[in-house]
Amino acid sequence: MDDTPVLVEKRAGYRLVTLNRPARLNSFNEAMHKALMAALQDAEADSACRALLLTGAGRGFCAGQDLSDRVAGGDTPPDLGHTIETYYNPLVRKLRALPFPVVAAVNGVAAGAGANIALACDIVLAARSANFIQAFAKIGLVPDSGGTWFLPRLIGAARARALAMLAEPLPAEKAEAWGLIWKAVDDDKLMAEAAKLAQHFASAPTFGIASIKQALDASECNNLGAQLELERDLQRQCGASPDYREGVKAFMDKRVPNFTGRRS
Ligand code: T3D
Repeated sequence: MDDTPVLVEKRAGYRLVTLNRPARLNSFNEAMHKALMAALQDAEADSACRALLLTGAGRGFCAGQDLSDRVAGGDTPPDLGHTIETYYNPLVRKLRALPFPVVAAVNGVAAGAGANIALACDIVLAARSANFIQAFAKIGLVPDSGGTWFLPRLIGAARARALAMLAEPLPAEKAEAWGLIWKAVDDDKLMAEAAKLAQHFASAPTFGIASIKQALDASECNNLGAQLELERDLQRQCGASPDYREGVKAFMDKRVPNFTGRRS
């Protein structure tokens, strides 16, 4: 099962990355962490890759940490801070910093860190049958992988607190209604819809989209003045890109633009 904990398929302009430990609902062990980070780094190094689609094999998206690696074996408790620092935090930072959009296709249950890894992606689609579970409270932990940051910002303090403290499953349709995710779609249409989005991004003005990621993330801590200045700087860079020139020209020519995704 662990021979290939992450599958990578190179598609035209984007990569499909599949968490592949289905017997454990794609929960994370070290091998899967390392393989996922390698897949993200490899995609980032490929200038032809302009989007990434992340999903899970089998009936689950990801059930967070593989708890079979955490069964108490002695008097010394595991240092969970070490795993967070070594694996989960770099993963969330990497997803947010990738210079192209990441689409999550949540094909089934997303629990614990698995739910929050999905929320760290840029656009989240979920199968109608999927659930999001902040499972941490059930085992005496705190939501990690950015959960305590994403939840209140996406759905407000009251809902964030209840989800985190009660660890109840949140069905995909409710997650959409609450603004936690972009869209719930019929199970049998999930991968086609997600692929359509990734294909769209594969021919989008990638540098501009990466700048949008940067601006929205910065807005979480900037005041309006600082954000206006950041927008000015990003717009200056985007305005010097070939895709901006092409976008304007295509508009004037009344034709579909042919974006390269390049910064310069
Ligand atoms: O430790 C650190 O480094 C700190 C970081 C922590 C990050 C975290 O993510 S902590 C939270 C860890 N995750 C959980 O607590 C979720 C545990 N799983 C569940 O609560 C349930 O499995 C689900 C609600 C996700 C799904 O329930 P259900 O009924 O659909 O499936 P199931 O029967 O429970 O699971 C199917 C199989 O997957 C089962 O194995 P079996 O009995 O068929 O051999 C189950 O044990 C396995 N599985 C599911 N989740 C995990 C897991 N095995 C190991 N670790 C898991 N997280």
